[in-house]
Amino acid sequence: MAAKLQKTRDIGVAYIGDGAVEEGVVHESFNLAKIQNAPILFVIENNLFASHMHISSRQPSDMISRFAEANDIPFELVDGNDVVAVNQAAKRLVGDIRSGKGPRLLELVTYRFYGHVDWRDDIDVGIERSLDDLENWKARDPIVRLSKAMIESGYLSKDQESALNQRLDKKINEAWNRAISDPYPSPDATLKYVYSEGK
Ligand SMILES: Cc1ncc(C[n+]2csc(CCOP(=O)(O)OP(=O)(O)O)c2C)c(N)n1
Ligand SMILES: [Mg+2]
Repeated sequence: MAAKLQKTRDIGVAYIGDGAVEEGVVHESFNLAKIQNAPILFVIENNLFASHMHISSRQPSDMISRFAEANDIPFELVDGNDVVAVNQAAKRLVGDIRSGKGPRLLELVTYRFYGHVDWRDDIDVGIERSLDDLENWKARDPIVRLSKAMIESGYLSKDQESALNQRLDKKINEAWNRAISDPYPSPDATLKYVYSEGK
């Protein structure tokens, strides 16, 4: 709304999960955005899970874009693990928004590799999640797919790929070691920057 009032070319981009869409405020926002012709892109990361529940236990359909249709918001539904497809769809939608056509929605279908809370895969907590599903989705890892496609089309050589991976591994290891060897903060640091120091 600020961008509209100030007549800038800015747009808003809101990222929402398939679980967050179950909050009423999301539907109010779709309606308001449409009626105000607001320059906003709603990006739905549909990874099929909210906490430990599969979408089939929570919604009558696994397609979130149906809510765009209900609010007359044009949308695209793409394979969220295909980086090039995501980029192309986003470009088209952002182009529409910038030319004043109002809100757009982009649904990215993907999967959550790790658990709701930490690095475990959540296979062991009695939810509707099978190892088969997980392995199938891991075979569609977006980074591996992009890398393969770039090598096949000549944008990247095998040597460049392994040099890049080595550089990234080094960076990650350095960050990890720095974090692990850092002293623990004092307990009162938890209040710092949270509450006003005022009277
Ligand atoms: C208003 C509110 N209700 C419930 C929760 C508890 N909660 C935290 S994450 C989550 C699931 C979110 O699912 P989704 O939007 O699909 O995101 P994902 O975990 O897949 O990234 C829930 C219900 C919360 N944080 N806020
Ligand atoms: Mg989710």
